[in-house]
Amino acid sequence: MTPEEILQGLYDETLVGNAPRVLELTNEALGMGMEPQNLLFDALIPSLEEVGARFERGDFFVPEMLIAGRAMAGSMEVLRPLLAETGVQTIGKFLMGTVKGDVHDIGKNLVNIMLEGAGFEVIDLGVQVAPEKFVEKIQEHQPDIVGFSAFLTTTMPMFKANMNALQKAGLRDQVIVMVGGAPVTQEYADAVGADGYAADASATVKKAKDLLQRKRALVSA
Ligand code: B12
Repeated sequence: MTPEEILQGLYDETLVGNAPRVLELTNEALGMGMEPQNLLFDALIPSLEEVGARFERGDFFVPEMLIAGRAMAGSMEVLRPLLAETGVQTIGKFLMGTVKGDVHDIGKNLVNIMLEGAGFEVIDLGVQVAPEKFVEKIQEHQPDIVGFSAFLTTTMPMFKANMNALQKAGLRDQVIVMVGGAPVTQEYADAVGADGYAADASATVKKAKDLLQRKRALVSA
């Protein structure tokens, strides 16, 4: 197969949730020397975007979204060590979780992989993370940054609930807060009082490094 055929195959098979075939094509692509980033950005992510568009139009339902998501997740497990391959020293600690009421984790996992690749130590709390749990884990791990992920307009208000919980526990000034997820915008991030927002994984890495640098400069000033 040519690289173009592989990318098209990955796109098509993710769309129909054919996890075994997606895994096969992933391995075949890597065997041919294709870049993991290529597979992600030129096939897997566009395919899930199309899944979302079909769901919105009523052509796809939850089971289709689920199997497409699983097919992509299977490929990501293979890509993870390659994307995160790095010899750099730990530059900071990032605590991440999907907010309460929300089970979407593919975007969050992708962010985690990229953060690890950039040298962050990532502690992933998984999905459906309640505000009390974020508080408890911040106290336990003392991260530099905490990230809240939300993929539903109905769970985005949990950002504010989390911020309130941090405030109440006296943790707000100790930790940088970043928010993200498909429906989140810079305006929404500002409205809930987050320190940073990013639209995708590579922008998250850039923003996280920037916020950390600024905080460290302030502390040492
Ligand atoms: C797969 C999927 C599912 C799977 C999730 C599987 C999983 N393990 O994650 C399942 C089937 C479980 C699911 C369920 C539901 N889903 Co759904 N789902 C999707 C779908 C198709 C893809 C999401 C995805 O993973 N995208 C791929 C990643 C890579 O997305 P991404 O946004 O590019 O991620 C980047 C950024 O968001 C950012 N980022 C992410 N997290 C963070 C965190 C921080 C701190 C930062 C800085 C950045 C950041 O970086 C990421 C990487 O680059 C989307 C469609 C879409 N277009 O998003 C719908 C979508 C999110 N779902 C939707 C809906 C409605 C639902 C359900 C309510 C359906 C139902 N009726 O039951 C349920 C809700 C379940 C729940 N309680 O959470 C809607 C949400 C609408 C809305 N605005 O509220 C969408 C948009 C579909 C649509 N177009 O209508 N879903």
